[in-house]
Amino acid sequence: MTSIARALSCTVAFACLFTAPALAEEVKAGDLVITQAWSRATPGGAKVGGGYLTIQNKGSAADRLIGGSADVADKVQVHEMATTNGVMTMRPLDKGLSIGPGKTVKLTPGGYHLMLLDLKSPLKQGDKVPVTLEFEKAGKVKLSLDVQGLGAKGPAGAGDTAGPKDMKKMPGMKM
Ligand SMILES: [Cu+2]
Repeated sequence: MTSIARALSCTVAFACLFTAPALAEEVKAGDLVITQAWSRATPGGAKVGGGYLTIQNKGSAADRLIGGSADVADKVQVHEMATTNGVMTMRPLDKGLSIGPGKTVKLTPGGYHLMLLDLKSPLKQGDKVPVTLEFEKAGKVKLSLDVQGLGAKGPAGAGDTAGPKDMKKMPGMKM
């Protein structure tokens, strides 16, 4: 497919997905409520991007975020940050991320996060990136990541400088 055709098909998919108001998007799937899905702009040439969101489990049984997919990336994985010998690294969660009954789990730049691998195009501030998450019980859930500025720390522009937890500076990151 040519890049123009791809851009066009993206635009069409985009238009279909976002007929609902996009601000303060709240996505419900079974007992799960997902809010504040956001990402950060990526510098040109970057091959990876992050995805951050809040997942609330209102049910009486645990569910598990096991993976996802996105048109913009080859793969979407669920990662965690861990400090080993003073060095912060990230690794994929092989068994996914459990969300206990009544619990709220936040995916943030310094903790659990979605990793978009092999980006086909950079994420730009202001974009809404469609992502499909996959949960063990709730199944596939579509949502969009609101792309914030390069060093954003939160969904609402809660800071625009890159902190020590910024992924680009992580020594343990191998891509
Ligand atoms: Cu990661």
